[in-house]
Formats: sequence, C-alpha cells, structure tokens
Amino acid sequence: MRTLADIHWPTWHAKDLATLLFVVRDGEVLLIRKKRGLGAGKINGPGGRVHPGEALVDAAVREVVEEVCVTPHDISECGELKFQFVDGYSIHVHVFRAEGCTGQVGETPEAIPLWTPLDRIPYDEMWADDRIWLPLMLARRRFDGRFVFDGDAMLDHAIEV
Ligand code: 6OG
Repeated sequence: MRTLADIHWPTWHAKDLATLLFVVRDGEVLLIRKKRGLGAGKINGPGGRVHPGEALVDAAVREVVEEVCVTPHDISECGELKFQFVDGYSIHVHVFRAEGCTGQVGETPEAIPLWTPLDRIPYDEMWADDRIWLPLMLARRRFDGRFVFDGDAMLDHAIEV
C-alpha cells in the first residue's frame, strides 16, 4: 500500500478519530510544539483523539483546554483529513477553527503554545500535509483530504475543496 489507489476509500475506516483546532485571532494562529503522542517534536494545532461517545466539537475544545489552557469560542468545522500509514495505522482528523479564546495560554506536559503570525507559519517543522490544507483553513474554504504516509514521508495525497 503506497498510493491512494491502493485503498478502497468508500469502505475505509480509521483506527482512530481525532481533532485539530486552530484559534485564529488578530493576525495570529495558536499553534503548539507537541511534546508527546503522534507527531511529538513537530509543530501542529492543538488536538488529539476523540473519546468514545464524545461529540467531535467537544473533543476539539477539550484538547485545547488540556494542551494549552485556553477555551476556544466561535468554533466552526472547516475540513476533514484521512490519513493512511503504510504500517496499517490510520487516523481520521476533523479540523476546526475558532475566532477567539478566553484565558491565557500556558505550557503543559503535552504542548508548548506558540502564537504565530499568519505569514510566518513554520511549515518546515510541521507534518508534510499541513502546507496543503492549512492555507485553506485560514481562507475559510472547506476541504476533504486523503493522504498516504510512510512515517513522516507523505507518499500520495488528494484534496477536494
Ligand atoms: P494524539 O497522539 O495527540 O493525537 N495528526 C496529524 N496532524 C497533522 N497536521 N498531520 C498529520 O499527518 C497528522 N496525524 C495525526 C491529529 C494525534 C494528533 O495528531 C494529529 C491529532 O490532533 C499524518 O492523541
């Protein structure tokens, strides 16, 4: 399994369901340096796995509170990302955007918060897929992306906007 065509997408089900939530405020976006879990060391948005029975948006908010200590508000879902790894792991990520948050960001055992100017997003330190869809999220364009990864390497992708 190396390409999108090797996967039967209509019946594809991810092993894990997860979220990412980006607070976008005053020309900046709230990113994190992830300290543990999948993608540790990379810069990403706050997010993580959805608990059984939990609503996606509730999971997205919970993860931001847990990882960087602020509570996002005015939230909208802006896209979906389906990742298949060649080792058999798969994860389906729902991406949200928030127009603001309350509280003050703080570092936690999971993440270092990084308020980042929108014209200085550090794509070189992020997952390879981010530069494909993150600009769409910032432009409020809905997306549905599918990706094949081998570890950190993106082997194939497609995105519908
Ligand atoms: P925890 O290990 O923290 O949940 N995630 C990805 N994010 C991006 N941008 N690209 C990827 O490409 C990703 N794969 C996973 C989703 C995993 C967190 O990592 C995100 C979750 O927020 C492969 O429980």
